[in-house]
Amino acid sequence: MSGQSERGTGTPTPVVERFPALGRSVPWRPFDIPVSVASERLRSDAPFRNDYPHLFSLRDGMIYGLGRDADQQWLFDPVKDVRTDLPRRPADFRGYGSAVPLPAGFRGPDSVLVLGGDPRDPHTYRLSGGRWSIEEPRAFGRTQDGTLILPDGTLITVNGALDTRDYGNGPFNPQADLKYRQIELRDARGRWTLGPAQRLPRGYHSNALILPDGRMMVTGDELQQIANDPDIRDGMDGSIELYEPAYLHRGARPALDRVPAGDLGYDTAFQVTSSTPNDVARAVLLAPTTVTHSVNTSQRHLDLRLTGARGSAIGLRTPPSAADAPPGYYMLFLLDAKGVPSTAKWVKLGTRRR
Ligand SMILES: [Cu+2]
Repeated sequence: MSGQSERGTGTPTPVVERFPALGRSVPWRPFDIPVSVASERLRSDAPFRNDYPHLFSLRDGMIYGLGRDADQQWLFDPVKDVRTDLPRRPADFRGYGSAVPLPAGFRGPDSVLVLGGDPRDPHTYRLSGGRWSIEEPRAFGRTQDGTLILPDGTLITVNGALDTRDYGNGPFNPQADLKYRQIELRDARGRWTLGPAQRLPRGYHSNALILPDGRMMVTGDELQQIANDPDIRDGMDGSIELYEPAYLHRGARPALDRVPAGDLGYDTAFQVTSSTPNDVARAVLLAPTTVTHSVNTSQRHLDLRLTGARGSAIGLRTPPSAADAPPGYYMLFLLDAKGVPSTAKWVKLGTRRR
């Protein structure tokens, strides 16, 4: 759902489709080219007035479509194929800004935190149990920001600007208000603190993702390309920044050596091996990122139950259901008691229909 119609930019389409159509298998191997795989138009529509709504699936199996307009907050039931209204968001219209399905322990997320999008509004807003609440503010408002879930379940905000092509000193001016370079961190209790500054300001068309080694990769932006790229005709912004969270500077990391290669079913015991089994206090799944325009629909963080260790073998249990953690690839991290993560290995959740 959402996206521009055939009539071009500024004309969001209300059409909702399922791909592939119900009962067709998902093309998932690199050489599966879905040429003749049918999609299916659903009865429910999604008439967002503005593009890039935040879309999440939460543990109830419902799709949450949180529009940039305060009065376009919708719940989609993909089984009954109906759309219903969620309460109006307390904050007014928002530009491009981040939102995160908050980690909720061993189950999938059941709430969403909406953050950026209004440079005059530093507050964060949480939708939980069908109700909005106002949560701890960040230090200042920003748009074009990215907020990511780290392996330890804390959040990190990176990038940001005053407006779409404005870093705070006028449209198309690459001189940035330096505050927008500062990252911000949300601890396990929901409190925000400012962190170090990134080297370049990055706003519109910037991106960020968590790497399997626990670092954050920060890319893109439009204006700093003009300021920093001597050949502005090449259409490229080649600069990448890597950020090392504090947990990478707290001593040795736990080791994750082997994980199962095949598909893992739900609510199922499995084993991994670690050469540092005594250091393993926690295991988490972190879904890979799918992000554009500050909309990151796929990131998801779940704890896995630890069922015991024998020698180097660590017993774990997969999440209860596909609603908790949709099928697909996840980064599996082992963490020690100080929250220091191992390097992740990829595991695949969900047994394929044959
Ligand atoms: Cu764009």
